[in-house]
Amino acid sequence: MACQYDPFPIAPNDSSGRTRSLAGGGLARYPARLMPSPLADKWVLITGASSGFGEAAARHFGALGAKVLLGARRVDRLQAAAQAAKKAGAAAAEVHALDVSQTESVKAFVAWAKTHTPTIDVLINNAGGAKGADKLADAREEDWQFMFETNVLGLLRVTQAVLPMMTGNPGSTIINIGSIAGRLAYEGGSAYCAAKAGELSITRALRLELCGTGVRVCTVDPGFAQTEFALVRFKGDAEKAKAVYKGIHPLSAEDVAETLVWVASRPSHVCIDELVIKPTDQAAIYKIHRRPE
Ligand code: NDP
Ligand code: 8X3
Repeated sequence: MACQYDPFPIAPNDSSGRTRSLAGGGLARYPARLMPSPLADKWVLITGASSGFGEAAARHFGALGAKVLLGARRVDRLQAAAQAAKKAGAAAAEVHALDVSQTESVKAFVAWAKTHTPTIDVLINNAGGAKGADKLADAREEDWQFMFETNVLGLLRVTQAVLPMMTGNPGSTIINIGSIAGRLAYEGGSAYCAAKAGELSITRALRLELCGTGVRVCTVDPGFAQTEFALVRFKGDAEKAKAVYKGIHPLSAEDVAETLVWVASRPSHVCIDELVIKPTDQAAIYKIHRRPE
């Protein structure tokens, strides 16, 4: 049955006059529109934009004419992401090295962002991930440090530095990327689950603190999504990474990016506080339907 409400109806001509490529995974969801895009010329700052959700988000926001500022440690990958975002229709796509685990790097990144714009419309705190899946007894301190430095402290650092560019900008949106791991602990996930539970608490506290400013604060919490996440978690072991998704149809980076666009493009009086998105095959962390291969 056809969807009754389509915020991006198909039209022969794009009212913004910009041409947008329909090529690329998932972007055919944003064909030329009758209505102007609510994200056209909006400044969207994305951390962890060199792969996975962040890279896909750059393209999806770009497809709606946004201007994207992209940060991560791998600058060559960021440059490719910016090119793809421009090809999709981004009004601007700029990149700068960012290591969210280093306060000085975050300060330099935000100072650079200010050379492009005094205000940010959408901040996506996405940089992060998991390292290791060992039980606490066997886990490594350097892995704990990675997980807390990125998912928790990095998110705090970036948010504190960017907030002055948002508080005078009602209708702007902070989207933190959490995880179902922050909502239910699992064996082998003590530090990652704690880090993402930390992200959830930070989101909830900030939502309270910013009430009255018009700034929206949201968490988007995915389940299994096939990106570089598992490869990073298993430290380059491709077989172990592949096994995570064996026999299931996981989320893609495109699925999550599309959701981020939807969250950010609600009318300014609507805040999607908390959104959980999982593959249909994953009813809960431990309840996964795997087909024989
Ligand atoms: P990817 O590994 O594909 O992407 C992670 C991104 O984070 C990369 O761009 C990486 O860039 C960046 N990053 C890592 N460390 C740093 C750092 N110190 N400073 C700046 N950037 C950093 O995985 P996903 O896209 O899947 O992950 C994105 C987010 O989604 C993470 O927060 C993850 O925890 C979360 N998540 C993922 C799920 C999944 O199943 N895939 C499910 C739920 C949540 P670089 O290495 O170039 O710095
Ligand atoms: C990633 C989802 O279940 O692998 O955050 O922790 S899970």
